[in-house]
Amino acid sequence: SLIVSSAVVATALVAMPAQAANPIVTRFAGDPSMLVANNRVYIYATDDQGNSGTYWDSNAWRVYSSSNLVDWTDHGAPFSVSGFSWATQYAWAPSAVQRNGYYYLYLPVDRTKIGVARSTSPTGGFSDPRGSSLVERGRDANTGEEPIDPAAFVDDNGQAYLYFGGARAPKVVRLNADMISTSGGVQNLTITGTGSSTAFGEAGFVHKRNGVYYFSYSTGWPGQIAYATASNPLGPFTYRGILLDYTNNNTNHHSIAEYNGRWYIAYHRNGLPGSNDFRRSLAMDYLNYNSDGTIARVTQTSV
Ligand code: FUB
Repeated sequence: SLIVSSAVVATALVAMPAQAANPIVTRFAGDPSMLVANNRVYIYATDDQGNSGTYWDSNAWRVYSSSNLVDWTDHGAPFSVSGFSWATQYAWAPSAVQRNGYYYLYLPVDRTKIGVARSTSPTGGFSDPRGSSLVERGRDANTGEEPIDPAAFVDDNGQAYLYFGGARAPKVVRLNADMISTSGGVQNLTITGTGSSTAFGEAGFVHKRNGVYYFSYSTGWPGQIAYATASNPLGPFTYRGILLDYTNNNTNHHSIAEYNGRWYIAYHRNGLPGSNDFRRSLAMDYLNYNSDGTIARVTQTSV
């Protein structure tokens, strides 16, 4: 949860709740992808409320937003698997970015394909601008067994990338400026370092701070969120440590964003009655950097 100190409240002279609770919303959801736009934080998520409770078999995604990170609005489903004529099931971990006057959602389906949906609104009106997947196992070379868990990233120079991968195979492909096509083919992402924590499991995410590229990822099942840094978005990345420890859920999946001068991590855990590995809840906490650019271990709050 995001604890607002009384000193900050007093200085700001505004009425703010002292504390927001984790989970941040009361509907089951997982795999939060944060997007900052319109002076709000949008969170796109896998809609675990819509699954069977025995697998991640929901067919729709969910979007929430907040301006104060305390009061969250549920905007419903921005898109569902049926919006892709070429897909049948499993609406898994989304990734959202804004560019060119559009909002883009990168969406894994069928455990084997990643598609893109586009809208001029962050909360609805998304449609498939391609009519085909962006990345697909069996069609494209070097996708790995499980091309899931996309993470789109637009660099300062305009070059965009789509990171993805599960089943211990981190991948990256260049996105063209239109954000709906790729070039150059799928590359492997290299993480160098020693120890079992360097092992990539799934759920990669990229952000950039002070010219450093941070690749963070789940180490497995159960997973910690480890991170590695590089001076080039294509790597190689050097392992730096763990930024988020095991949660009380077997999967670990996060995103990182800066909002109003502070950095935040969104992730999922079991925080609602009836939770299990497939029925997760959304959490958000501060992310703190040390002066040398390393990241302090996140304090997981549950209230
Ligand atoms: O939500 C389905 C899967 O669970 C995601 O793709 C993984 O990252 C894990 O969170």
